[in-house]
Amino acid sequence: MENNGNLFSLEGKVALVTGAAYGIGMAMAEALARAGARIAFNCRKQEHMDAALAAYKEKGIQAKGYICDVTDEPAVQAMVADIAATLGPVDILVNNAGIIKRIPMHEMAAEEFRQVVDIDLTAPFIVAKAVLPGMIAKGRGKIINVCSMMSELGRETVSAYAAAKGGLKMLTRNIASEYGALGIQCNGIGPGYIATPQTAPLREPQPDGSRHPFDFFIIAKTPAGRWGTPEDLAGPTVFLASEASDFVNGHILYVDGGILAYIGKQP
Ligand code: NAP
Ligand code: GCO
Repeated sequence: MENNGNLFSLEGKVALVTGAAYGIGMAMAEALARAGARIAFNCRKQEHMDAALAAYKEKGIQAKGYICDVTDEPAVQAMVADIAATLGPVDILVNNAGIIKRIPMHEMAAEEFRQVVDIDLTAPFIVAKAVLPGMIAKGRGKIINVCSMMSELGRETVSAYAAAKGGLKMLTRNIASEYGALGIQCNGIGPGYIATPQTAPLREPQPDGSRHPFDFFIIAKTPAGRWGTPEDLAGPTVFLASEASDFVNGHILYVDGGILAYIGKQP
């Protein structure tokens, strides 16, 4: 066994976490770094990059940042090549970058639907495609796709997001199916409702100072009785990135405080 018997050690590994300038991605990257991995990450906006590099530095983590839109295949290929040249070939990919648009479906432009699918589903294909040759050459690799409650459930206004995250669940199973024999594991993490900038509009206090109705709704729908934090994803991420999960493939690990098991609080 590598890693002196520590199944969860990521010493010597290189991890790429997409969209890790803040939110869930940053917490995942931090967890991988604490387990020993060297970290590369990307985002689109320079202001986010500057703040992220300062935040990683403050945490004592050396992270290499790239301005790169995950939907831009040549840019992703160049980023992955540069990571290989500077840190080493990517051993662990976390497809985390994602967006949501909350618009009733009958009012949504096809172009808006396409943007969500492009970032949340096509981009994980683009980034996985870029790292797979290096993983195939090594005969091992870990790909973690960040799915959602919407990989299983629908709700008002999130048709594009649910379609993309449902598709991402099946892309996960297909990568596992296609590359499992080559020593590569591809699994999903399905976060529940996590307090990040993406969900901030659902938690904003009302003009009269009371809590947002959606905030009450989520607490009542979550057996844990609270929103998740990005740090709740740390342990599951390290598990799926490490040797501890070498026979776990094509699985979606829901980290949701029990939402998917629960019918909801009785009135
Ligand atoms: P967030 O707070 O909005 O952060 C998104 C990150 O992705 C940012 O770093 C953003 O930086 C980057 N990004 C967005 N589009 C990108 C693109 N095209 N190329 C490169 N980077 C891009 O989101 P989050 O809540 O942390 O969510 C992270 C992931 O978890 C997403 O896939 C989301 O769907 C999923 N998720 C979230 C929750 C939740 O409750 N928060 C639950 C389940 C699943 P730039 O803006 O600078 O690009
Ligand atoms: C929404 C939310 C969600 C979460 C998450 C749930 O509007 O319902 O933004 O979709 O972000 O993906 O797992």
